[in-house]
Formats: sequence, structure tokens, C-alpha cells
Amino acid sequence: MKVTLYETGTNRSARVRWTALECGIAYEAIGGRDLIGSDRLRAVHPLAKLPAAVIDGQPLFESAAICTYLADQAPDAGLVTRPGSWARAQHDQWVAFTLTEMEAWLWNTGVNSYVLPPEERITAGFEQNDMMFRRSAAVLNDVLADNDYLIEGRFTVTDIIVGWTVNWGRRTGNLEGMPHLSAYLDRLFTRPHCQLNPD
Ligand SMILES: N[C@@H](CCC(=O)N[C@@H](CS)C(=O)NCC(=O)O)C(=O)O
Repeated sequence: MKVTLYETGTNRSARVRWTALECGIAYEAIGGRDLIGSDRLRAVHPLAKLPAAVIDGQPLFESAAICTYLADQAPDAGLVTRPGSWARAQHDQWVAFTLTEMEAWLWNTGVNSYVLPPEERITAGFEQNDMMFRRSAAVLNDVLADNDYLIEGRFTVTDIIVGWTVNWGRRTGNLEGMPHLSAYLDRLFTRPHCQLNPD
């Protein structure tokens, strides 16, 4: 398998880099923040966003899709169970929950803080975004009270995808009162290949 990853730094690119490292999959990295919005990246990702991948000549975008595909290609790494299994359904559940019920709220604040030009920003929803993020994060906090990881009690690609968002919550001051999420992040940070931003 020939893998090229368009990735840079600790943004969502970190998910795909971390997954490739955990899987032992060799890849060519194309980086640099000036990739975002460029024609070169648009040839791979229609919105010219990071991360994106070209795998055996075919473009793939959306960090969770890239991570799950890479994990599927490296069964010996044991990072994801087979499609159709209950554990895979749980993976899909937590990925969808994370991206729609948690990350989307933080992203709305992000888009209106540093992505859109100032004249297009709407800042009225920031407090509500934090509230909605925390409401969903509390669900994960409860689950992780009795589980070290989300799937089958062991580290999987699900934790890479979800952990990135939980870490964004930490960095925006949204994990207060959720000790099990903080402990979860501490566990993820101990992994040698962890690519989460520790600051
Ligand atoms: N849902 C996408 C989000 C991709 C995304 O928004 N990436 C950011 C960097 S983390 C980006 O390229 N932002 C530039 C922009 O939105 O214009 C994914 O998970 O891959």
C-alpha cells in the first residue's frame, strides 16, 4: 500500500499521523500550513482542508475515515475490529457522537474565532457551544468512569479519533468537573506515538 498523508502539526492531521504510526504503516508526508486552501490540496480534498490522503492513487479525506481505513489495513495492530462486529458498531457510534455532538460545537467557535474573515464571524454562540460540548462530554466522562478505553477495554483507533476532540475540550477549558476524561487523556499521552497537543 502506498500512502501519502497531507498533514501538519497538531490539528486534525495528528489523528492520521498517530494512526499510521500505531499501525506501522509507512507514508510520505506532505506538510505545511500553506497547504490549507491551496489548489494542490484541493486536488485531494474538495474543501482543501487538512488532513487528506492519497492511498494507492486514490484520494481520501475526513480524518476519521482515513484513520479507520488505515486501521483496517493493519489487522495485526489490532486497532479496529471487523465491519459487522458489535465492537465496530460501537466504534462507529463513538466516532459519530464525537464529531457531531462534541467537535462540531468547538469547531463553530473555532470557525468564528480564526477561520472566517472578521467581518463574517458570528460570536454570539460561543457560550452555548461550550455548554453543548460539555453536555456531550459528560456522557463520555460517565462511560470512562468504568472503562480505560472506549472499545473492548483496550486502546483502539476510536481513542485516537475521540481523544483528539477530548483534548481540544481540555485546551479550551471545557473539561472541568470531568475527572475521568482528564485521566483518559493522561493514559493517551503515555503512548509513545501519541500526537496530541500537550499544551
Ligand atoms: N471534518 C474534517 C475537518 C477538517 C478541518 O476542518 N481541518 C482544518 C484543520 S484541523 C482545516 O483544514 N481548516 C481550514 C478551513 O476550515 O478552512 C476532518 O476531520 O478531517
